Amino acid sequence: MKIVEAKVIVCCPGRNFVTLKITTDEGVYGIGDATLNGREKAVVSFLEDYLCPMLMGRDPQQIEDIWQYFYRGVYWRRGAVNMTAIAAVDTALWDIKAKLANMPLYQLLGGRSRDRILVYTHANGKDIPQTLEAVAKAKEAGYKAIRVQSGIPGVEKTYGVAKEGKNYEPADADLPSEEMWSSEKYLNFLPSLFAQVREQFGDDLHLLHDVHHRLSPIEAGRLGKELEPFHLFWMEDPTPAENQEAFKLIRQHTTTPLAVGEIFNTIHDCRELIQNQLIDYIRTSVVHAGGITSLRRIADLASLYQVRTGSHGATDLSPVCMGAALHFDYWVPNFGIQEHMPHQPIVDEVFPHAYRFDDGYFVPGDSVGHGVEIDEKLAAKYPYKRMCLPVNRLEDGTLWNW
Ligand code: KDG
Ligand code: MG
Repeated sequence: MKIVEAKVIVCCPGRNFVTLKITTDEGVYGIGDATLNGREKAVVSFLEDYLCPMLMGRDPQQIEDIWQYFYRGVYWRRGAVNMTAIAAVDTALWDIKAKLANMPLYQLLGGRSRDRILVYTHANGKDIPQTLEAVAKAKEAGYKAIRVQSGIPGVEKTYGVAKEGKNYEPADADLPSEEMWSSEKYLNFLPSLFAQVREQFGDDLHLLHDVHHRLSPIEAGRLGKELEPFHLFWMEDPTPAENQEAFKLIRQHTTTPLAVGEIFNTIHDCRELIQNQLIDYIRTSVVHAGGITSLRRIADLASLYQVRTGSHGATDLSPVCMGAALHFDYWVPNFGIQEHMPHQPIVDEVFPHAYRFDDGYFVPGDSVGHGVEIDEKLAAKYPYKRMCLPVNRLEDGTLWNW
């Protein structure tokens, strides 16, 4: 069997998505997500100019060899653009292999380890009353785990909070918009938010929060400690994870569980955090961490240290990634939780899928492959539009982590 076509499909049904479709000489095809939010065209070029021509004539069943060929063969290892492109190839090949085996992907991975997949969704508002309303809505929709973000008094625009009446989409402008940040105002405010959420909703809901890389290690230690009475499921990305030693300091100060890894792209980015038990959940995703092939290796390493998975699943990860992730989640023994930020209805139309939500949980469905398709005709109606993530500055104008 041979690969005869590898095609990149770019569309913007409300936000940009990049999809790779690999077709074999026997007519079987597979698709993979290749979306890197705000840098989509870099991955398109990486695929079209380099990886796609190199795939022609190869046996699509040699997933491991193809992964190694692109990972080792590029010489310039790792990196978000490179690993997102490799992930798209890998996901499409697993889709093909499962279709050839006439199985849903989770069966090929080893069968399911659970009946259903716990997901968390997002609730946010411009202030505490609006945020409480959003939590109530998510709870009514059946979610058992909710990520809570709120506007901060004295901070005009912040991460995770939707503009009036709109769904939250961080890539919001042709050129990066600017937000302002104050760690002091945030630290003074956040515990009161979680106190009110617990007071109103009791202890049954799992509550999560994303710090989005904004604090210094000692500030993160303080926040984790002050949030302890509200027993969060996790505190995410409390400080940038380039310096992984920094997490030792956070750990010394708090028992609030930590989740890191949505911007990691290889097992090497996770290794120190996992081996030193500095995190509780690893957030690497199918699309940004090199596909199912490398996500399996990361999960196996994590399992040695009782670190569980909690894959990234914001709306910039396409339904193709979500489908593949849910098959992975169904199988992976050390599963923790899966992020689910619902896509707009038009996105679900462009990407029809077998996975479905059921009362706070997901199941991947029993279609062969990963169960996600792309309607190419509909996708063609929504051409690419440049949309950038914002940047963030402190009150004195210093550029900060977004
Ligand atoms: O593209 C950036 C988003 O995916 C990111 O900001 C979302 O942090 C995020 C999360 O936890 O979902
Ligand atoms: Mg995050």
